[in-house]
Amino acid sequence: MASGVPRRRRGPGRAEEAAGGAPGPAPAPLRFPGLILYLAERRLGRSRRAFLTGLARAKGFRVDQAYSPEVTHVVMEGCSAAEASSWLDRVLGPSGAPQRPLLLDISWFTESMGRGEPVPVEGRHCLGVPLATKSQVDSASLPTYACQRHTPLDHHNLCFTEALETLAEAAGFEESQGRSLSFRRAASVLRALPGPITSMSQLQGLPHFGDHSSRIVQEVLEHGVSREVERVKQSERYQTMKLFTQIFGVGVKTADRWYREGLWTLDDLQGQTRKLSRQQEAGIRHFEDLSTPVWRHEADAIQRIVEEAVWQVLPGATVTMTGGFRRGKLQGHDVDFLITHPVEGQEAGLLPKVMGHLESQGLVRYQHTRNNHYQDTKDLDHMASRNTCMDAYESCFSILWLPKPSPSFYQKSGEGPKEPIRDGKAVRVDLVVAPISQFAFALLGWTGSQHFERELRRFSRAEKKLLLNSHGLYDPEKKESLPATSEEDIFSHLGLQYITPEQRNA
Ligand code: 8DG
Ligand code: CA
Ligand code: CA
Repeated sequence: MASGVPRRRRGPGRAEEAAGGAPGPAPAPLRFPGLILYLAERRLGRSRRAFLTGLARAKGFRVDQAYSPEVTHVVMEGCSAAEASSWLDRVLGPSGAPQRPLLLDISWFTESMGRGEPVPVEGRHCLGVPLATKSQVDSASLPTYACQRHTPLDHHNLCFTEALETLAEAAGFEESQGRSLSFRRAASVLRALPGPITSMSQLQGLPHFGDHSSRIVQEVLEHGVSREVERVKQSERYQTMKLFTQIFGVGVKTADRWYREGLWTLDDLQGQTRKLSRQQEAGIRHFEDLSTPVWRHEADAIQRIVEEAVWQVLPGATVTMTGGFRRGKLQGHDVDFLITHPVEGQEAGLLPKVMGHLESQGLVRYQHTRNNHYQDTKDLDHMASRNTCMDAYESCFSILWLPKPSPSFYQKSGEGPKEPIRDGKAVRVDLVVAPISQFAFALLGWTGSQHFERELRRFSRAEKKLLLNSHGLYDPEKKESLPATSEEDIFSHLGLQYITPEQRNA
């Protein structure tokens, strides 16, 4: 328990506390739009709940006094998964609700208050595996391809998906792409289920569930964790590969070579600078900043900086945030932007000037800008048939400096740990420039998730005999490309129901 979150306060709760009025520090401006907390009173007690409400609000969290379908995170103390789930069933009533909130242990709240921002939700925070509750899982109706399913950001099977995705990641480290994909597909299916898996019988009929993935789910159901996954997570190999591949500019092949050369820590790497590219050096130099999540409000601030620079160079251009943030994520490992201009051709050669402008403001820590090398539909055919997400747009992979906001932005709560005094933060930013005629394809391709994109391409190829990538959709038989001015057009060409970005978290 963090020192800033006392267990019990002496004396009776004051009237304004009982009413939910925040005692102590004043509320700060909302910093995490999209995250709506509800602190369940049972076990917590009224006055402690009021105290924690005030604390969270002072740190810029939205905390609602009454439960509503808008709530995204329910925090409970001392509850078993079964109690939490039956509480929610009672609150939601007999009809239930299409979107259930995350049920979280108080440890998630405490850690988030300590950090001054919501920490990533992990399996250990989740009250997500009810022991016995009615099944809401109708496996028969779940389609095979992830691009045919709705996959929200918050889902009900985190402890299973975490385990399966760890194994997918570990298989990727061994370059076992087939095995990695099998685990990823199984996890993606569970992300799309309308309720938690509570018994093995619910896996029957689910697509992509082989013996191995089923065994992992069974272990987690029976013991709360999978021994195989725990072993992997504790292995030196997995930990080192995870550390190295987290460095900007380091892929699996490089990480594996370093590991086999006996390099295991960042210090080991720094002693060997001749082995590093300019990009990797920058990645290591800014490792601490780049390995902490980028928050939505920071992404918005970066957008304002990028827009200002873009508009200086090309008035009328638009800057669209893509990637995970467009899918509704509250945090990401980087910020992705797609830039275009309503007049075809005006956008060409924009990025070197934009980066020059940002450099003159001292905001660039690293950049690698690439020209557009896309020629015509022959390229489309060639690229799409290689089934890669790499495209040929003018683009820049960068590390930008986000200066610290003015002091009035963050109100210090006076309680709990203070935020460290820093004058800014290095943030990974991807900039991509697309001509307006290809914008819809670029937008779809850069919104992700990576698995959703992979499945879209697989579906196009296998089911429609069409080749899709971020430049276009190509019919190799007719040797023609299909035009689109919106994402809806592309789904419609493919005969797919339109899936909104928030439902593409496959
Ligand atoms: P995160 O940053 O929040 O961790 O997640 P994300 O935003 O979903 O992941 P990302 O790694 O930033 O990737 C965003 C999307 O961009 C994803 O669908 C994959 C896609 N993407 C790349 N590189 C390339 C590329 O070179 N070409 C194309 N077309 N897409 C790419 O990551
Ligand atoms: Ca991203
Ligand atoms: Ca990116």
